[in-house]
Amino acid sequence: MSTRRDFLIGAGASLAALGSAALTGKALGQDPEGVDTGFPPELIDDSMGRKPLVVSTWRHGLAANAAAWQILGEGGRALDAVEQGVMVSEADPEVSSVGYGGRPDREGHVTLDSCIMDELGNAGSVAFLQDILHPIQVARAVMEKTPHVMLVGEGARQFALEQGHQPQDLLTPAAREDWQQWLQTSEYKPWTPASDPARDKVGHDTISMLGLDRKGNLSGSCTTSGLAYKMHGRVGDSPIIGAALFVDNDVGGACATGVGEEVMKTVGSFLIVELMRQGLSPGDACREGIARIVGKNPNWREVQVGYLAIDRLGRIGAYAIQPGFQYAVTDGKGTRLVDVPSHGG
Ligand code: SD4
Repeated sequence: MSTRRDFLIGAGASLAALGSAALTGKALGQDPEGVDTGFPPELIDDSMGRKPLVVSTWRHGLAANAAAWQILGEGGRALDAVEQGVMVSEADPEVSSVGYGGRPDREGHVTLDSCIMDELGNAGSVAFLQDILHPIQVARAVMEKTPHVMLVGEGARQFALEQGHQPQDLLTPAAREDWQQWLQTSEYKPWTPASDPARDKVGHDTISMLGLDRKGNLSGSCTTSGLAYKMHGRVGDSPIIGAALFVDNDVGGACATGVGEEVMKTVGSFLIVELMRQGLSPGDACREGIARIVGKNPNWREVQVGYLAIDRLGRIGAYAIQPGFQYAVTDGKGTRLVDVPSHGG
């Protein structure tokens, strides 16, 4: 029996157009929970109706999802879930690419990038923020309490202090030690799987999270200390709406991890959501997002990018340049860590 995915791929462009109309147009069929899906009934299968649901990048997403699920499992709002979820990684000194314990830039400063988006299309973001444990809360405050989308650097820090955050040194002894070792060679290379075979299993990368709540509303978050030993002042994709994160409640959400420069140049998450709007499944949209990077980059073996997406019905997809990317998913059936297919095999 053909699956909905086979149906969409096999039917080509005209069906993609139908998918687009279905995603944004009139209700045609109901999911297993009796909610209007906007899809023709023959396209509806058991993978739909997985509400609530939360997905996040890498192994440390398991703990983050658990915090998010405390909200989603009780019927709470996806926005609260994706904020509370990633705060777990921000506070965990073992997660060396996010918040407290994050690896510093070349000059020893831990600088943070973070953004959040809600089901109404509102967005907030902070970049190059220092000394604040929970940049995601500051990003949310930018979204909800200012007329702006993005604050950076000292202005973002000032705003965080005004919001009641206490300044804190985020450079842990372990991070300082690693940085001092790095200073001995000062050889800067963005992380690749090949360059770091000793990478442990905890997951030392940006956390991006997408949540779908019981009401069918989507939100997303992303937070990071960015690439280790980056230039002072460097900002990656993680606070850029449309690059590391994009959510459209009528369609779905997408988020990113990896070398931010590649994600920014292709406006990756926005691209993936727009491809889903045109009828691609989340997995196919992520694969196309990776293809846009790889197609223009002869050195693609040197970089890692991973994309993760869900559509508004709770279907999940992910794709990466290199093997090794994983995401954590939590729904009514429990929590799993999923290995993601990749361009590199
Ligand atoms: C950045 N995208 O600053 C982040 C880094 C990252 O897994 O995702 N690492 O470019």
